[in-house]
Amino acid sequence: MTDIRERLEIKYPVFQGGMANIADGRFAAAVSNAGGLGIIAGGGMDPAGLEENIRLCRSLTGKPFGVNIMLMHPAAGEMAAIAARERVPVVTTGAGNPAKYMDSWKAAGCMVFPVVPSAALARRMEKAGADGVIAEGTESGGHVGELTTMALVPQVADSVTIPVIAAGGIACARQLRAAFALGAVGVQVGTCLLVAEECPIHQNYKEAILRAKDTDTVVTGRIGGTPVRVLKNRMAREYVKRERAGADKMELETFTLGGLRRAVLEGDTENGSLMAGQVAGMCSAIRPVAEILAELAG
Ligand code: TUI
Repeated sequence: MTDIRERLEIKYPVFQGGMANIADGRFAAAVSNAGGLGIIAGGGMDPAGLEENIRLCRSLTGKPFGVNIMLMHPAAGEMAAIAARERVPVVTTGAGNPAKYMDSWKAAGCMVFPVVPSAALARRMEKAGADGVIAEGTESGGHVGELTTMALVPQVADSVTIPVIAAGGIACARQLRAAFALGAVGVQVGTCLLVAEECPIHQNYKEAILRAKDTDTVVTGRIGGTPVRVLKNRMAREYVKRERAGADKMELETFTLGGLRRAVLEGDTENGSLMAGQVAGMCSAIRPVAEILAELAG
């Protein structure tokens, strides 16, 4: 079996998830310094901000790190070009098909791991030259696909020969071992890092995660919109109510516009979009990233 730790020169087989609006260069460096693969989230930044954060990350760690390109971002193309120009060690992608950027990243020597919600996209990514895929189940926080991690990971692993990283519903060593049993060679985590000391979200957001129990997340936008898993709050309830009443996509998007920034920066736990996965109920202490990763990796 591929040892992803050797391939990527990381201590633990653990990627940090994209975490738009949250994972800046400083946070990504903290994750890399703690032995995982820190990832700078392009989602929520503009191209200049991404460049600045790549520089910041390089100044804070000598270890490998990555950049996540959120493909629904209006400046995704420009950000893809920056990742290539800066020759970042790893590129991950989310919320779309990155095939058109693949050659530029490979030519720049980047290792590329697209997030895939299906075996079909995993196969397409392998053909396009991806170094591995991140099979992300619907247990994840933020923008999600349909399949669960339990169903998706083995089907992706049976469909490709490149390494598979499992994501969605992973916050402890038992879940990491389960992911390996399903055919993954590494995991990607986000929710359990929201409560890291180094995580730059508002204290109210952290406390909402600490308080959460297993049933406290909900997916908004499943009907004709963009499915996004968040902690239940006033905004999520109102969104689901309007969605069920047949509100159109534009109305719903306007309604949630800026919701993530309201949660991350202002700590508005009632009207913000507190993206979190189903494992939020397992995250019950604020600890340094190094401690979270050491325990996760068992
Ligand atoms: O991208 C994510 N999670 C995210 S992105 C994000 S920022 C955001 N903010 C507001 C609204 C929406 C997003 C927050 N969380 N995870 C990776 C992921 N990728 N999940 C699902 C997918 C995906 C879906 C379809 C990947 C590829 C895909 O391909 C469709 C196609 O074109 O074939």
